[in-house]
Amino acid sequence: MKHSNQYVEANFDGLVGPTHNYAGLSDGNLASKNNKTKASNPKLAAKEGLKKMKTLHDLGMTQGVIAPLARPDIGVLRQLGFTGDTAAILKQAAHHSPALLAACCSASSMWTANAATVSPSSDTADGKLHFTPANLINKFHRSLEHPQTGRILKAMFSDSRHFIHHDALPASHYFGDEGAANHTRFCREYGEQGVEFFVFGESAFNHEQVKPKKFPARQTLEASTAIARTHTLTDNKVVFAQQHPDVIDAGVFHNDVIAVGNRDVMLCHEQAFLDKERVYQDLKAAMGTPLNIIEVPQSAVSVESAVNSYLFNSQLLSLPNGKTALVIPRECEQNPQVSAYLRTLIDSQSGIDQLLCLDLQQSMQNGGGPACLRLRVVLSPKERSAMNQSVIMSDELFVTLNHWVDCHYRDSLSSQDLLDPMLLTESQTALDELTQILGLGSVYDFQKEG
Ligand code: SUG
Repeated sequence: MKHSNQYVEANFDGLVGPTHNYAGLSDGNLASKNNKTKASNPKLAAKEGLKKMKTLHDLGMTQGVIAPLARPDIGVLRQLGFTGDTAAILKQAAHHSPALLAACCSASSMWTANAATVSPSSDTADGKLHFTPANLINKFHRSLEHPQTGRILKAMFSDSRHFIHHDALPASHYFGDEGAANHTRFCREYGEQGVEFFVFGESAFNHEQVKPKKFPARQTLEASTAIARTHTLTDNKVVFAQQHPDVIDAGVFHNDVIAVGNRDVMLCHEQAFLDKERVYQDLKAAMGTPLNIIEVPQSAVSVESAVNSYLFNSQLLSLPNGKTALVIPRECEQNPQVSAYLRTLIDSQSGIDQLLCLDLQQSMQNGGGPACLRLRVVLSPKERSAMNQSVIMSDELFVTLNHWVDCHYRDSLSSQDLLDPMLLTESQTALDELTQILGLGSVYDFQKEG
């Protein structure tokens, strides 16, 4: 017999890597563009992230850590024809194209909502938990992530009796996949079969369909339907919806910038979806039990305010005490429209009981809020004990990782610093030590990648 109420939703946050920087690499992501060339603070970024993880752990949530990727990616620079020792490769790449060097140095894997799409065993026909690393084909710097991400996920969830790891989808625009940032799951209890909700920006094979005009649609319908098939989901428990192209053009590059869901609650902007009435109806029909859709009108919060504050990139959490919390970034408090809306939301008792505000400025300046930084994995008690226990946040791990950051991270990084071969050495030393701390084995191939 399944004990559906003993399943937990664990959040796995990306640990910010030592090369965190602002390079303006993401067309369509306004924060990334606006902060290009600003000096970053990798140490502060990593500490903000760790504090977020510790806050959730202290609330009694199951919280895990996903290791950063090895950067700069020297292996890719070699593949692109740069030769010689590391210093020579970095110098040639910088001379040829600073943007290319920055792409190979990006710490973008910190946004683990883009690491993979995850379907819990309660939704799949084979009763296993499925992972598909996202190919992130729309942005060069992100397209480099999935081979290492896949290895790290396998090192965290290695027991093949419970966990299935798929390859990323074909590396083509037709199958552009951005992972869990465009995927939400609704259910009554985590262990019951849920409704998996896939949101796409365009259909690659259907040229008649409306598309955004200014910025790219990163996720295709074709990618989403492929994942629903390989994850062995039940047809009437899957809903596909098109993101409104106008909001993509307004800077909503992933659906998690305009909507968030958890269990039987969805908080979304009224302009999130193209055919919203049909989408709401489909979701309710697939659920079969009540779904609480909290729709935020444009008159209360404009799309512009939503993009600036990242209101919808909050985490919606079912706390162990039975309350529902919304984990918001500090920027929501600083936006008058959004803070006024949040006061009425809590007062109206519409299904969200409390707010929790976090400082994540280093990540936010690259367009990554609380929800971007985490990958949700619903786990049964057996799956929870079968996974790698060393990646689960605890009071001890928090202290260890803060100390590790203090030892290895710089507190300032500019585009010029990316040329420094010492940065590569520092990163490799840090990640080598991290694999011991997190019990990951040899997930990094420094020979090839760095
Ligand atoms: O893919 N930013 C990331 C932000 C990802 C946010 N994730 C979610 N919404 N789930 C991106 O655009 C910026 C890197 C730079 O410009 O240096 C960047 O990759």
